[in-house]
Amino acid sequence: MYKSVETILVDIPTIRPHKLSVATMQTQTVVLIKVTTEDGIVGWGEATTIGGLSYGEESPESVKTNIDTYFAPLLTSVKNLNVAQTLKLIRKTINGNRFAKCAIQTALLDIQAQRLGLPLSELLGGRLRTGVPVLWVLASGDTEKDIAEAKKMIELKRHNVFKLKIGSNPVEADVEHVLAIKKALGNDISIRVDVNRAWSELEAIRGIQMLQDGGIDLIEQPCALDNIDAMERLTRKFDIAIMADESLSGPQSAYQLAKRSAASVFAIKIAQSAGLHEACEVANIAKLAGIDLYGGTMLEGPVGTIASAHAFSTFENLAYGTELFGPLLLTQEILKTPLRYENFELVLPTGAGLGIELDEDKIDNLRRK
Ligand code: MUC
Ligand code: MG
Repeated sequence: MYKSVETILVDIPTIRPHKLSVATMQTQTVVLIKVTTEDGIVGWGEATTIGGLSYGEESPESVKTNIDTYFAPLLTSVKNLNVAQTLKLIRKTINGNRFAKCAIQTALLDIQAQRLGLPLSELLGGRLRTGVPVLWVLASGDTEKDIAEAKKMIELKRHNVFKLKIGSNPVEADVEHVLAIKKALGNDISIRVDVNRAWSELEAIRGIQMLQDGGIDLIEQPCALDNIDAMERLTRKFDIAIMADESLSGPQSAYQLAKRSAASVFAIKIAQSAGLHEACEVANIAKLAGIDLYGGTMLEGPVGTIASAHAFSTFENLAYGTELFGPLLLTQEILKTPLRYENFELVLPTGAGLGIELDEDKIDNLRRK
């Protein structure tokens, strides 16, 4: 069955500082999981997060420790269980650890899909599209730099939708920054903002009103992740789309948010959901509740990014597109052939499994010793 499970931390500088309300990133620690079977098949997964412990509850170092100490011995001891049974055993034996669980599940599905000779998306119900739209996040911290960056992206036909990271300045200053970018890019370009839970409910009411009046299309996670009451009131009060991101931590939270009408859009992330199957469950809850979908990222490298794309390609309604641009924020390539971004989309590979080939020599050079 499974012979070894390895967790590799790869620190890669970003192409520019990436400024969120919770952290400013200069490097990204890409957390890779490599699972090798007794008969020599290799599956990959990823458990990357943002800014150590400033975004989520798992850090790169805690993922590595927990996988080495708990997941790896469990996985290598498993005999005669299929993938579904193995994942059930992991859920029963290990609490929490959604990012680690997602990475392990991705690797097991990569192996299973390779055995079957199918792209991973086909194990999740089948892809409905050949690529997914990808927006770009403007987060240099400087209005003029952001405008120049956006114009370059439009010209390159890489991205024509933009999300702005706000919440680290006073509300009025952030709104001024957003509306200056909106004005410079024009009416045809969709602009959304991500507050990353920085606002109180009163600040949110002030900020959202001005952004809605200024033609902004969507507000992501305005308030604290557990303040579902505020999310509900804001969703009911405004016409502009309100998106839950950090508040979504898998199917159970999706059900609670949907029941309360506490978001009009869900930002689905495979790691936050605890796996690809669970991300698809969140999508189904959204579908039943009439909530629109957006494919989110933890700014993963190419493994988590393409795994997400396989899952998102199966969603019937991907009304708000995706933000699967993580690899483009990194200064180093760790695949033998880079992911294909063209015509404002990420193209889905057609090969078996994840459909990518890791450059293991490069990874060996870059890995944290
Ligand atoms: C988030 O909260 O959305 C996604 C894109 C980005 O720039 O940061 C992440 C996290
Ligand atoms: Mg977000």
